[in-house]
Amino acid sequence: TKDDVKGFFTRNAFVILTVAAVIIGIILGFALRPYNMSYREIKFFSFPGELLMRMLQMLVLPLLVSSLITGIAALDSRASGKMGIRAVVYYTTTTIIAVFIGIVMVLIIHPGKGSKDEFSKQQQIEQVSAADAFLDLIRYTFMHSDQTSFKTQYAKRVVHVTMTINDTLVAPNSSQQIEEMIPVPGSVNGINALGLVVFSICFGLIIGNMREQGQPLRDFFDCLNEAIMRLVAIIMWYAPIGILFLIAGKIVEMDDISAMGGQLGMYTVTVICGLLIHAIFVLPTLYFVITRKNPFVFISGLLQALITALGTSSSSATLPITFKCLEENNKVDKRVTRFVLPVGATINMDGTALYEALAAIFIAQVNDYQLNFGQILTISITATAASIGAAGIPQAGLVTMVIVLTSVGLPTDDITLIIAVDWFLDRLRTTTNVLGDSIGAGIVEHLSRHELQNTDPEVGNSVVEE
Ligand code: DAS
Repeated sequence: TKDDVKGFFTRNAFVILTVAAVIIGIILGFALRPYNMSYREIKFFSFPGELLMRMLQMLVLPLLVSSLITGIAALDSRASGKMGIRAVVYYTTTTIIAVFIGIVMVLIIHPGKGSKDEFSKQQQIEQVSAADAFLDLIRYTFMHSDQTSFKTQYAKRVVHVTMTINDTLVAPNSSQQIEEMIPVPGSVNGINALGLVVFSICFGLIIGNMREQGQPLRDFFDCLNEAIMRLVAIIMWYAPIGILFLIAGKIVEMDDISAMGGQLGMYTVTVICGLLIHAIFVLPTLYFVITRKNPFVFISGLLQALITALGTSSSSATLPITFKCLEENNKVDKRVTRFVLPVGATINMDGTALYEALAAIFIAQVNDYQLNFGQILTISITATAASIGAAGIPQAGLVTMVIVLTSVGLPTDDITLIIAVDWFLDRLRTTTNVLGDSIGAGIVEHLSRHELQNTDPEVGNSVVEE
């Protein structure tokens, strides 16, 4: 009936709007491509998307700190210890599986077949046209990262690229001013999220153990968390508009796809297949085996977070939306989401791990460099480490890949070979990262149901004396 239809639309308003935003964004992007907009025009055009990015990033710092502190303080130390161990076991297992899939895929498909000369020739054209992607990389990673070796290695190329499109660096003033009204804390954008996580865990454990004395602080962080979540609820209404322009802007900006044949095309397909296997098969199966619940119902509740990840290519910017989806659509216990989501967004990156191992072996293949078993093992270990070290910001994985390449003596310069497609693959791996964190929350909640029952959600002290 009419009421049913209306009810369906109001219940699923966010998802419908977000999906519509993606579709309209893609259509608009392709419709505007023939107009060959200048870099400056594209920046103006993507402005509503840039605003969304900043709004979300603005919330990450207070959200991460307040949710972790309240999440941990709400559990007794035994319960949080157990939950922590479960989360870490989940993160490690899924990351190792992801790396394994990446390695198997790249060895089977062997996208790096063919001569490197031809590949680089084709890439030379793309490297210049990929200048925009490069600028993104500089903006998001170099400014905040302390990977100095990477910085110097690329300095020469960066100067070259910057010279060719010099004036493009000068952002339009008015839009910059508006953007700066939305403050983005530098530490969340950079590597130091891990430090914040450690601090918040320690702080949460302490005030959790302070009994009545700690109550004002627990109330304070609880209230802060609640206030931030209310802000998130408002921003969610703007999210579809932002996503529409983020996607359309990127499509207008991207290189000619037809130039992407040969090895690079095969490489892209290999990464996509690997990520799909992990996201559509491995993670849902794991969820089903452990919880006996339908994983796809769970995933459908996450749709908005997944699309936001696709649009922003940042798992930390997506964090506020991930919280909303898990707590409101999937009804995951807040004590679990507050605890495991911030940690997951910082260290658990299945998509990035899969991608780093795969990309390193691809670069070896392009160079006709035979890897022995020991070296592949080294790649899998360093890819895991590199995914933990990567910040949840766009294309961070490309920077930490230096660790993987140097560990087996591969030329780090060859990262430039894959830069042209990285903006796209980054979006897919970020979506996989967010899915991994969310399914992790579902699994940890299921495994911790006993402890959760025994802990008073309000007071945070164990109600069952043991
Ligand atoms: N874009 C990243 C993320 O936010 C990480 C990466 O570059 O792989 O998850």
